[in-house]
Amino acid sequence: MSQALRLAERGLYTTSPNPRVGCVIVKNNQVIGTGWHERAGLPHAEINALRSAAYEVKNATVYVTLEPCSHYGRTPPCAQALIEAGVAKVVVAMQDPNPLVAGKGIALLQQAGIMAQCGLLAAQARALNIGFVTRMLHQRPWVRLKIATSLDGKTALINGESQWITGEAARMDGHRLRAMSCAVLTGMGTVKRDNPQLSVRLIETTRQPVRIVLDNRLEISPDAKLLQSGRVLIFSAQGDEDKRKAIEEKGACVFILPSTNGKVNLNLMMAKLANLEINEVLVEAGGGLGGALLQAGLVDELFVYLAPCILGSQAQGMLNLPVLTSLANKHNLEFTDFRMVGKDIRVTARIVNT
Ligand code: AOF
Ligand code: ZN
Repeated sequence: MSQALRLAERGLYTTSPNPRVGCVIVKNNQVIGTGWHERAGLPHAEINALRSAAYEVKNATVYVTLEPCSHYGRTPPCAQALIEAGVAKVVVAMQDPNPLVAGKGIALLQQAGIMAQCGLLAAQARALNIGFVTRMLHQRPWVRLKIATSLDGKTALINGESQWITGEAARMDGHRLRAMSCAVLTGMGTVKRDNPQLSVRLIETTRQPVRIVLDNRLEISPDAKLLQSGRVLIFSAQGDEDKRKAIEEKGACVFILPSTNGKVNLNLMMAKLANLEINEVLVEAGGGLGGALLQAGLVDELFVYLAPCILGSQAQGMLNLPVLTSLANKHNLEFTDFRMVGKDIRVTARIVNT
C-alpha cells in the first residue's frame, strides 16, 4: 500500500478534479502490476495496473489507495474490471467519499466473492486527497493560505513594498503549492499593487491552476496581467454591464454573488468553487482577504514562510482581523510541520475547530 501511495503521488499536479489514486497488484509475494491515475478522462489506477500486469492476474491481491469505483463516469467501473479479471482479494486504503460510489465499490467486490477490506494506511490516503474529500463531504474546497513574512510576522512595509521578503527557494516551494492546487485565489488589493500572474513558472507542470480574483466592485483592468492567459474566474458583488463585457472578452468568467455591505458572501463563493469541481484552493492575498476568510471559518491550513529579517511594528501584519478584547477569542491552530526552505523556515498549521 505504501508503494501504491507513492504511485498515487505522481498525480499530485494532474488528476484534479479527480482524486490521486495508486494501485499495486501482487501475486505469489511479487508485484506483477502497478498503475496510477494521471488525469480525468484517462483510465483509473486499477485499469492501468491491470493493463501493466506481467502475469495472469487471476487470484492476485490488489492494493489500491481509494475504493474502486462502481459507477460509469468518464470511464467504466473499476470494481467490475477487477471482478472480470478474477482477482482474489482487494485491499483498499479508504472508502471513496463520492456519493456515487461511497461503499458500493467494495460491496460489488464482496458480492462477487472477492475478499475486500478497507482502512490500510487510510490517514495517508486521505491526506493525499484532502481537497477531493472536503469537496465531496462538505461541498467546499480545502483552503490553504500561503503567507510570506518577516520573523516578526510582517508581510509588507507600510508603503506596500513586499517584493521580496522570502528567498528563491521559498518562492519555488510556493510554486509547488500552486501546481498542486486547482485554483489560486487573490484579492483586488494584490492585483492592483503587484499585477501578478499567479501562474506556475518556477517548476515544471503540465497544468496551470485556475486563477480567481475576488473583486467586490468589479474594478479589475482588462489589461491586468493575469487576464492575458489561462482560465480566470472573477467574483464580484456588483457588475456594471460594460465592465463585465470587457472582462469577459478577455476570456474570464464573471460571477456576481449575493453580498453584505458590498462584500461577496465568501461561503457562497466557496460553494460555487466546489460546484465547479475545484478541490484545493491556494490563497495568495493580502491581510484583508486572508483575514476575512479566517474570520468566516474558511481557512483550513496555513503555509507560512518565515524570513530571517525584521520589519518592525509599523509594517503590515499578516491578517486583518477585528480587535480581540479577550484571548478566549483567539484563533487556535496546531502546527503540523516546520522545515528549512533555503534560508527561510516553512511552518504549516491547521485550524483547530473547537
Ligand atoms: C477509482 N480509481 O484511479 C480514481 C477513482 O469520471 P471518472 O470515470 O474519471 O470518475 C471519477 C470518479 O471516480 C471520482 O470522482 C472518484 O469518485 C473516482 N475516482 N476511482 O476507482 C481511480 N481516480
Ligand atoms: Zn475507477
